[in-house]
Amino acid sequence: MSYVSKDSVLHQFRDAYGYQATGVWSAPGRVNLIGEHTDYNSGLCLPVALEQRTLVAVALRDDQTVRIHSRQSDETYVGAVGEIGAGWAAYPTAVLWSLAREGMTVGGLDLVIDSSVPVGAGLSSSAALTCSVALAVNDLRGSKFTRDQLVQVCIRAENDGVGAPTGGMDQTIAMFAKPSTALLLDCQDGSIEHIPFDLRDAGFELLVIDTRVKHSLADGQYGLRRTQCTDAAAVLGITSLREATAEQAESLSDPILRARTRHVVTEINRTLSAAELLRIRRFGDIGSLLNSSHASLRDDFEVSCNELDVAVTAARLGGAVAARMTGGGFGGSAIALMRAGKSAAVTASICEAFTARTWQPPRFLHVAPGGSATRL
Ligand code: GAF
Repeated sequence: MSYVSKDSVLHQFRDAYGYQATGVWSAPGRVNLIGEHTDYNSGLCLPVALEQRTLVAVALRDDQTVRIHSRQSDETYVGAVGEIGAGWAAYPTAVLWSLAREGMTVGGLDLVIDSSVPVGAGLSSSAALTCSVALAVNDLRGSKFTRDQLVQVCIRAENDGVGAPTGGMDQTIAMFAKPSTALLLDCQDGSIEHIPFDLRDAGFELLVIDTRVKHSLADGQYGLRRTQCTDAAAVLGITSLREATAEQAESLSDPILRARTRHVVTEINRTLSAAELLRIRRFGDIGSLLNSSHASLRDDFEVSCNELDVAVTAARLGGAVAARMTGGGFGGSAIALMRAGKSAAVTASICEAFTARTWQPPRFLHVAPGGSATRL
């Protein structure tokens, strides 16, 4: 995996616009250890920031023009403040729109984006982008907003500006991650706890398996899951599925709503248990929770897919302590937890399983929990 340096983004800025950027900001991608599809149910999740980050080089302009160059797509967007672009440009322009909606005088700017967070891999490349842009503009405009407020600005940018109905997990970890920790996020009251997650010291490795597939079925499925959860809560007469009990889940007559609720209730409990085990550094013991999480996402929440299931099974056969899909699902990535030294056998097992099915081999990333959005 190649990393993007501050110098290279500064060079790209000079090449694109012919003058020097004022500064460079960056924000991380993430993997979620456990607590999947719980954030929009006021539940708990336990993400970890990646070392892979998105960098933006920025300079303010004294007019209302916005120019944004993306190294990944090799395209330059040109528009005015308040307009929301299309494709990749929707994300940074929606942040400017969202900041303006919260009362910031955003003004024009020139911006260059480069990233080592794989796009479309379920590793939150979008929050890495929105959070780096939000922090940059906030810093350059006199730090009007706190990080908590910037998280909300970025959620609204994605939900209302881009039209992607994500929860708040990805934006929160991007803004609040600390190196060598996992972040326990309680989406009911917004509280966070940094739990030490020094894998290497504990003799473990965490591997991300990017299947490199994204099923088009995913379009609309995330929003549908959100609606089903809201519907289930309404039937139960509660504000969110965070308040549901196992008994209430089983009482639902609609089999789909029953299964969705069962996932959310059991996943929140698994996340609490995993956090307790991490606090006492029993990393290996979270394995059965991760495995159960995958089964629940596959069978009850129905957001897994063939490639993720094959990756998870092959990782376990190759010697991983546990494996599960991570992120929204329908493709994207899985994670595998293993004892240090096992990764060659695990990756070989997964590659063999993919090759046997004539699928292109996955991409692998080793997780070293990184830090939050920052000015470099
Ligand atoms: C995506 C969303 F953006 C998150 O908010 C979260 O819901 C996740 O899917 C599933 O846990 O990454």
